[in-house]
Amino acid sequence: LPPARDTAPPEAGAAAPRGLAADALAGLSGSPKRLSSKYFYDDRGSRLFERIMRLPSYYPTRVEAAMLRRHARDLLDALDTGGSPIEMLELGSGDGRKTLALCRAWLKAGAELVYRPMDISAQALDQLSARMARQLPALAVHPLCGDYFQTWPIPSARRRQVALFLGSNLGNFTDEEARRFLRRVRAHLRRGDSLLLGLDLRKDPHTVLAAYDDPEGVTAAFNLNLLRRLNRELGMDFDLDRFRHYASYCPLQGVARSFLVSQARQTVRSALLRREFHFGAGEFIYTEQSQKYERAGVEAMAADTGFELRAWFEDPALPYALVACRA
Ligand code: AVI
Repeated sequence: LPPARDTAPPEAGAAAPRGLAADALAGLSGSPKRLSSKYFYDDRGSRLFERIMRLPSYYPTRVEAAMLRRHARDLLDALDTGGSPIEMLELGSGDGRKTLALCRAWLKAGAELVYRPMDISAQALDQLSARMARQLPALAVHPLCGDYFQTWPIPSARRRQVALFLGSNLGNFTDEEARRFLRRVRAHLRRGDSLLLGLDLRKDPHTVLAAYDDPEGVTAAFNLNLLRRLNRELGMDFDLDRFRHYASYCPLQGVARSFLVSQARQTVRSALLRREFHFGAGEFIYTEQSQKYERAGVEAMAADTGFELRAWFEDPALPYALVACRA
């Protein structure tokens, strides 16, 4: 299987991107130990995430895809482009599967549309372009490979830019990182341009927890793959059998968190960092957070980052939101 990223953007929210070696050194030296979820997505991690998105318990992908189909026209209306041509920038497009239905509906509604998928994976963008050419040949697709903010296209006077950030990827940022990210997006848009967000909402804690703790063990493998990556890229000697995936959900804060828990007292070494890291039995590495949102919080965050919330579509069965914001 070729890798297909469909993920949170690397570096997008970080204050000063430092790279894996520096981040691992700082993260494993601190207390509690931490590793950033942005490092999940090497080739193997991207394939595991593809599998997660197909798991029965991982509802966000399914729910969002259905909502994009159902609300495609409503979203177009909410953008209120006054008939101007649209330049759709999808931040972290991956293989673009979820956006196809949206583009198809917008073309059908008569919108003049250029689709600009943005991703760091050239392979994912190639796959996406091939898929779009096959399934929606009428759509103009102009991919942008690299960091979003470095490749952001200069807006043309006649087009409205619409930035898409789907998959509840925003939830992998801390609140501060999310706000910083949204401010950067806002700084690249002009007044009257738009941002469409797909955000997972608070719901029955059992449902959320099950999404991050599947009985098939795919999420566990996805989490543990981070250690495999450190072994390969930093010459470390993590024994993956001596760490265990642990998922939690705090309904008070609306945050799902993932950890890797050391099953014994042990020492792990890195040839590249020339360092040893000690783990007590039960000591953990905090690897990911996935924020689940509430409308009031999203409205406040939008206002605080220079956006106005224009439309909110919510799936009532499994709460998830598509949010149209105006710059
Ligand atoms: C990419 N991101 C929004 C996923 C999430 O739900 O936080 C990543 C993921 N981690 C475990 N399962 C899925």
